[in-house]
Amino acid sequence: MTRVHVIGNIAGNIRSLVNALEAVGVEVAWITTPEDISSAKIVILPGVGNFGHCVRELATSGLLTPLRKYIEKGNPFLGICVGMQVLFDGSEEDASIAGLGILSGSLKRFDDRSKSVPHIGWSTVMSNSSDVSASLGQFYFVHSFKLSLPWNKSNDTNGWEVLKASYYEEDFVAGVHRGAVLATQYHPEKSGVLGLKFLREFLINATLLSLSLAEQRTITTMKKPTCRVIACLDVREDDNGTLVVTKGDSYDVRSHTSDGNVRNVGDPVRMAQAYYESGADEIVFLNITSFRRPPAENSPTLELLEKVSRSVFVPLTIGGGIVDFPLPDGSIESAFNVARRYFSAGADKVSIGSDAVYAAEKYWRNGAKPDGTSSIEAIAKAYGNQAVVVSIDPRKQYVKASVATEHTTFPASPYGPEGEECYWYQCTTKGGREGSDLDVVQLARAVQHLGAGEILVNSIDNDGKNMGFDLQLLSLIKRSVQIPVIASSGAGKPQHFVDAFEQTTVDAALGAGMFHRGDFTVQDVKSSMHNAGLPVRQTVA
Ligand code: 1PR
Repeated sequence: MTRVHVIGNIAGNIRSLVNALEAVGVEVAWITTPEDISSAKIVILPGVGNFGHCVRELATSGLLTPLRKYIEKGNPFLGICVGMQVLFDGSEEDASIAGLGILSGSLKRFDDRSKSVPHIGWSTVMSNSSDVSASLGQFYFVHSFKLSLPWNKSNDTNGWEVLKASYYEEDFVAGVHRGAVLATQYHPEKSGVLGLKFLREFLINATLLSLSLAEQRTITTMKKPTCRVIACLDVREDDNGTLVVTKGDSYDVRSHTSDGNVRNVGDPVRMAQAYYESGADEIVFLNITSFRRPPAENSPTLELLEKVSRSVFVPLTIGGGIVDFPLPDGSIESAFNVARRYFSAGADKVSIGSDAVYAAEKYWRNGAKPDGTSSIEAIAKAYGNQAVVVSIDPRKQYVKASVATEHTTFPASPYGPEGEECYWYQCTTKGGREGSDLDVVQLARAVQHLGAGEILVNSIDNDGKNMGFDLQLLSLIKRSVQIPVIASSGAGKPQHFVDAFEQTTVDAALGAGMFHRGDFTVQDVKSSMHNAGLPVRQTVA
């Protein structure tokens, strides 16, 4: 069995990588000391998070110089994401520290004036090692900093083959390859079946993927990343402590029959697997009852993540219960600890609902200044902004007239329950049980400043209604922030996804009930989007 050595003490969250390596059939060993590098046959440097943090950790553990020598000799190496970035001279992300300098050039942040940053999603990777550029397929990226193309003025790549990708108008280095050294800006471990194939080719067959795979693929290069389609599973513990998928409308998960029982629509592991196989670009789990108690060690939610992450190789997000929680012995279970448990169990991102509202309220009380105490800041610092999603649960709050509130209002049609003529979008906590004085724009701006990497926009009014997303709400939030926005709540047919992507600039859209009921599959949605001319990720068998 092929053995790979992973530098594991640098990146915050490498569970997904280890799962993918095991799935392709390689044995994983760890590098913690300089001596481990000399005995390694293949070294992997994963990197999630911050450039400066990664270089400093390599230096502190004495690995920086041995690793540079190892790579310079042309020994087998795979760097992923920040693990590619540190091979260059430096990065705008942390100008105070130099990279390994194996390749010349310095990374700059994407321009967020015309598009969302970070770049989160699937983009086509191109190789031009032969005369004709060839597509290697669509891979999953998540990054804010990039090495622009053309790479250098002289166009002399010193024997390195450069893989390319585009994020709207910006062309950038998607990977570099020379002999047995390969480094990718994208995450093969989260790029579905194609990503696993890529890892297998490189690590086991020691061939670069590229040309054999490229010949099979005919995807046209798109400057725009694919429109992400996400399947969401709301989960809860039933009376036996088993985790089941549930689904409500307007957040009411009780059945409308005489028994009034909570709806149980299936097993979360089986459903997540089916959605992955049907082409879901990401899977989101929201534990809708974890505000009652946070997930302890060995809780069903953690077991769920452990199981799913072993066989689902697209990004997994988990939400619910990420909040400082008083325990019966008087101690506090911190929100950070809850998130850490989720990551260790296999999550790639965590989603924060109620606690994001509390953090935003504090942020505005402090005069729009982050004070470093929120869970968003703590988690983003340790795991990177891209790992923190904020899930908003807005509800329309009706008022007699727009002058009756300081919030941005919209005309109500039909009028509200008491004949009110307009409404504003109120943020709520605890799954809509409590209202906040904040509106969605105030929340979105605050959490972006605190360090959230993405916003999931639900709607209590549209949830489970199958009448389409609230496009006005989505446009309002898109206009207010630069980070990616995910549309949620109300999808009832594939055309609703088309509408969201055509009529707003959302970066992703999520469905739940229509998939759970079996009305449509993820593939049905993607086919409709493709027919409408929207870019979608094609899944590889
Ligand atoms: O506050 O950090 O503990 O997080 C709790 C999380 O649980 C929040 O993200 C909140 O959105 C979610 N949640 C709480 N209660 C409910 C409920 O339904 N009673 N579910 C709930 C939210 C919204 C989406 C849903 C879409 C799409 N569900 O997840 O899947 O609306 O549905 P559709 O396509 O069928 O319309 P915290």
